[in-house]
Parts: sequence; structure tokens; C-alpha cells
Amino acid sequence: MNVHTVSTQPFSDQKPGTSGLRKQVPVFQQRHYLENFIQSIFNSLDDYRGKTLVLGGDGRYYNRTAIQTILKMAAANGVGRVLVGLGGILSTPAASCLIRKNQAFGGIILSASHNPGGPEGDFGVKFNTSNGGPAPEKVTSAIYEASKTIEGYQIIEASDIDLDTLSIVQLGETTVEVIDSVADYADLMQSLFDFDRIRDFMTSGKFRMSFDALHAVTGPYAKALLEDRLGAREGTVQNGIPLEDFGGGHPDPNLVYAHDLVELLFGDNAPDFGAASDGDGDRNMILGRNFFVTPSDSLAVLAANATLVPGYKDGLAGVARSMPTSAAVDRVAEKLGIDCYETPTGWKFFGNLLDVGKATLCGEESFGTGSNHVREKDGLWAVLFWLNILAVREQSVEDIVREHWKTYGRNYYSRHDYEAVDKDSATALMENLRSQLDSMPGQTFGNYEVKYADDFSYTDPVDGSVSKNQGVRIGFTDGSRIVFRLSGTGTQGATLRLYLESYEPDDASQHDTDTQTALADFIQIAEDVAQIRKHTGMDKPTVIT
Ligand code: VG1
Ligand code: CO
Repeated sequence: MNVHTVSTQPFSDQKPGTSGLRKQVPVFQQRHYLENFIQSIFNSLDDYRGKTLVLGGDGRYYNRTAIQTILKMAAANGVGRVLVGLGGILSTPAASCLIRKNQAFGGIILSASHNPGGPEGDFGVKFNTSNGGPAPEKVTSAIYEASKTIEGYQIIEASDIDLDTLSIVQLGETTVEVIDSVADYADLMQSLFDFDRIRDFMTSGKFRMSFDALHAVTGPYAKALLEDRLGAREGTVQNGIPLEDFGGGHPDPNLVYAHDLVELLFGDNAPDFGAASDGDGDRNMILGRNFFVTPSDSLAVLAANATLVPGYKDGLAGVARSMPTSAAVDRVAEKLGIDCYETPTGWKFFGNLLDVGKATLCGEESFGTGSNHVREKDGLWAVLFWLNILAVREQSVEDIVREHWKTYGRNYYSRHDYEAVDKDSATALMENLRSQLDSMPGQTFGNYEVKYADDFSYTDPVDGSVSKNQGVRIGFTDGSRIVFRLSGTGTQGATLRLYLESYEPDDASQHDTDTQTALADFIQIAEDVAQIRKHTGMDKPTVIT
């Protein structure tokens, strides 16, 4: 085998963020940039030689090039076997499923998730560990440390592998298997949900749905599951062919970027159910006819209805949500008498809770929901969960959510994003906020009194690791909340996220207010305390979800 050691110099910016290393494509195209990061992953691990690695991505521009490089580096670094998705395609949850099923030491997932793709768009590399989940902070820190001192990387000289044929080939001493990207994942879904019942419902003539894959990775998965296995009519999956630039769109399933689906569901003769997923298939948006389900409510509804679904019929051990996610699921947990954990933003923080069986369902306000079936959030899983509930309850999405509010009360919730803000100004805004925290408790803003104000810090209940500075929270005595944090997934300047939440108890007459109206007081308080306009130079958010 022809192994070369190529000498290289460190890049100073290879610190993984909320979900892997994300940069604009031209950054990754710099000589040795990708190689340095991949070698840093191998250098930070001790026990992978001879073992299995899972490899694939969301099909965006640079996916195939990166895969060929990583295969040759894996061979040079002594990986025993690499499982790579056909065409280089693996959704993030499917990769998680494969890592677990094949007892791989880990997986490399090539994606910048919901960020746009193409030559001018973003690319990303995520490393997942043997439990199938995103590398925890101690692993990503080790990778970053390795990247700062790297002097060379190993690669073999070999021709490219044909990624478009199911095959098993040798690359030096490493076996490379090009595998079906969908089958194992689809089987896992079928083991959790009542496919017979969903199929009957789907073909009953009483129900119509539309799924928008946004030209991202979920197309083939959604087609196999919804159309082939569950009998949805052909054409249910829209934009189902993964494209390198996602058709020029922004593969982020929210009211702004999934606008075609939103128009359909809010238009005349709308279907009963609509859903979309993001670039790498781990996010989901759920819509009913003329109705949007906030991700925080979606998590709460799934938790409250879990026993209707075969995979969860014995109930939930516990639930977990990221700190900025609304407390809707907390109320369900309280009623069920199970624990509810509040973690920092990012799926990696759910891993330990899922591994030791403290939590069964998890969710984030950013359109992410999942369970212990894998160690990633899972877009299609959430869609199937909803379909199973709809098939059993035979009610509309809106009726189910309204009933939920009647039982548990409604958490009005919204996130305001200010994108591409100057980094220094964003840092100044956060610093200014932090400097006010100590004096805030007891202070009143209009009708609201501050109960607590802090910078969220999390101690993992399983391994005791501490994560500080995870977002500024200002909580009021009536249960409402404002949260500020800076994004860890953006690639241009800084993105400020403002999360707003207020609670209306179980009086249905109070559940019809427009969300932004219901939150207007808190939007104003946020402006007063953080001086967002002054710091960002923007008079309104770029995206409201
Ligand atoms: C965002 C979301 C976070 C999510 C992360 C990765 O992070 O807020 O909830 O886990 O994206 O999602 P940030 O740091 O930009 O707020 V994905 O679909 O990119 O894997
Ligand atoms: Co994603």
C-alpha cells in the first residue's frame, strides 16, 4: 500500500461549533484544509484501528470530493472497514442508525445542515462517536487541540472509488462497502411505528399529505417510506431529488424557507398534513391545514401521545429539551410523573441522557425532535410519529394541538434571528447583557417582575461535565422568559438568537392570540435590556420562527 505522509501547517479556525466544523466551501477547498481536520479526528482517537467507520453526507457540493479524500485517509490511517452511502448519501439520522447497528467506532457526516449549499454555500464535517451521537465536547475539544499542532497527514495513493454502485472493494488494507443509504433506516422506522395502520389511513381517501424534501437529503428516504412503504400517492414527496445546491434554496424547514409548502398548507383546498426536513434530514416542520405546529409544541404533543405508538407503548422514561425550547414538554412530563431535563443547545448534550435511559424523547425549538432509537434528531421519524398519532386519533392536526393546549395550557413561543451581524457588535451586546444580570432579579419591566437572570450553565447528570455560558436567560415571575444566545452554526459574522416565551394557562379563550402579539411585551423588554437595534444596526429580525 502506497501511504504518503504529507506535511502541512495548522489552520487556526478548526474549532467545531454547535454541530461540527462549518465553513464556506472555498474555505474547505484550501489546500490541506479538509485533510488537516480529518487527520485531527484520527489523531484525537485512540482505539479505532481495524474497526468500522460510517461515511456519508447530505449530497451538497463538495460531498463527493470530500468522500474520496476521506476514504483514502481512512485507509492510510488503518481503519478496518468503511461503510459509505450510495452516491455518498446518508442523512444524519441514517448515519447514526448505521453506526449503532454496525458497532462502528464512529461516523463522519458531511453536511452544513440547514445552511445553503453550492460552490458559494457552506460545507461541514461532523464526527459522531460509537453511540451514534455527535461527539461530546471533550472529543470536539481534543480534535480542535490536535488541529492546532498538526504537522502532517496520511493518505494513500489510489484511484477514486465508484460511489454509484453497491459494491465491496479494497482500498489498501481497508474494505470499503458502498451500501444502500435508505434500507436499514427505513427498517428501523418500520419497527417503531404502526405501518399497517398508517398505510390504511393514508389510502383511506380521508387524508392527504405533502412532504417537501427541499432538494436535500431526505428525498430518497421520504419516497421509500411514505410512497413505497406507506402507500402515499406518488408526488407526495416534493423536491425529492437531492441537488448539490438544493436548487438554490435554503434547506431549512421553517415558515420562511419552506415557503412553497407553507403556501400549499395555508392555501385553498389544502392537504390535511404537511411536513418538511432540512439539508441533512435531522430537522422537521409539522403543518396542519392552515395550521403551524411550533417545534416546542410538537415535542410536547409527541410526549403526551407516545403510548399510541408501538415503539413507545410502554411509556417514556423521561424527556429532555434544550434550554431555549419552550417549557410545553415540562408540563407533560409533570403530568406523566417523569423527569424533564434542560440541556444546552445542540444534540450532543442529549447523548448521555439517552445512553443511560434517563430520557426517551428529546427536542429543540429549532425544529429538532428525536428519541432513543438513534442519537441524532430525526426529521422523518417525527413525521412518522405524527402520522401514527393522526392515524389512531383521526382528528386534524389543529384539533390535536388545541386539545393539548386545553389540557396543559399554551406556551406562546417565537425565535427572532438577527443574521450576519458584525461579530464584535454581537459580542458587545452579550457582554452588556451579562453585566446587567446580577442587578436584574426583583426589577420590574411594565407588569413583569424578573425572577432570575443568569448565563445558563449545565452540569451533565451522567458524567458531571460542566458547560458554561450557554445563553443569557431572563425569567419572570409569571413563567415567561427571554433568552439570548449567539449561534454556533453560522459562517458569516455572528447570528443573534432571541427566544421569547410566555404562558397562558388552560383557558381556551386565551389560545387564539397571534403569537407575535402575545409576545409583544417581551419583544419590547428584550429591546430595552439588550439594545438590539443599536448593536446590530438592524430594525427587525432577519428570520422569525
Ligand atoms: C442551531 C440550533 C440548534 C441545533 C443546531 C444544529 O444551532 O439552534 O438547536 O442543534 O443548529 O442543527 P445554533 O448554535 O446555530 O443556534 V442542524 O440541523 O445544523 O444539525
Ligand atoms: Co440538520
